Amino acid sequence: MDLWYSENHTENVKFSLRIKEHLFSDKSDFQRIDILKTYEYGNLMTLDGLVMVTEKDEFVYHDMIVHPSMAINPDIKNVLVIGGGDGGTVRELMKYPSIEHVDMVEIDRMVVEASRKYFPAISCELDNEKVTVLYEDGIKFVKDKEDVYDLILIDSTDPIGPGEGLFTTEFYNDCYRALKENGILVNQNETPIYDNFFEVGISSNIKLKKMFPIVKAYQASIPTYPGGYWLFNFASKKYDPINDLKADRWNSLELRTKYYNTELHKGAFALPNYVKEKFENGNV
Ligand code: AG3
Repeated sequence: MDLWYSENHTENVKFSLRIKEHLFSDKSDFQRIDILKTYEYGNLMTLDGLVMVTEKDEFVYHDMIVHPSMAINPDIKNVLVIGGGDGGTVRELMKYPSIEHVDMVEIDRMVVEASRKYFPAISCELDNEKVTVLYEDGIKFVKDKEDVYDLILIDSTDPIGPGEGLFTTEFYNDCYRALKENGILVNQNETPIYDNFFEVGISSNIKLKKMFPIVKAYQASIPTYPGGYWLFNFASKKYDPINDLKADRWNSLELRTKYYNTELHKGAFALPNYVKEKFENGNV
């Protein structure tokens, strides 16, 4: 039997993977969760039918949501992860002995449980004593926080379903307040390849620019996400992502990373013109 999973990237584009086995399917209070065993990408988790992680290419996303900020400010100690229930972001953060504490606020307990069972190599640091996993709404969680975190990572889904409120000015304002004076915020910022995603990306970038003095987008190539090409926003109260890169200090840590290195760091912030122009002009 020939079993295929497809995600509709637009009305006219589908991305498909051949499936060996459908390992898990359930509906939580928030979304539908599926785990599929694929031939090419290992286990795959989808939320409401959209690719979140695959065993084969998760390293790109998780390296890139974490390491650039850590190389810009190696003194980061207290981190908040919003979403990120698979645990990949926490796994990368735990490579730094200098990090003292991580709060991971994931709305959906079922995502964490599914990841523990089907993605042991991704969820492996969730029980680290430096990590507190809170099953709460990240939007509410940040509302009463002030001057607490050095770094906030928004490891969200697309802005549909539970991810929607994580792309609003109000939420970014709350994050700004929750950050210390040197604070950095990074969010996953969709693909520029297809208009519906790019509009979300541009508007997120513009909203962040209204409060953070330094906002620069950066990129990575992620084959199982729409367009195979993904953006992140780096929003910072003080540090510039290129001028303040501490390459020697980061390299002296001798961390093992499969995607990120400090040469790639500089390239990641060099955007193609069609993206740069939209972000500079700020019109959606
Ligand atoms: N979060 C970003 C997933 C967005 C993918 N969008 C899509 N497939 N339409 C991934 C969570 C990884 N920790």
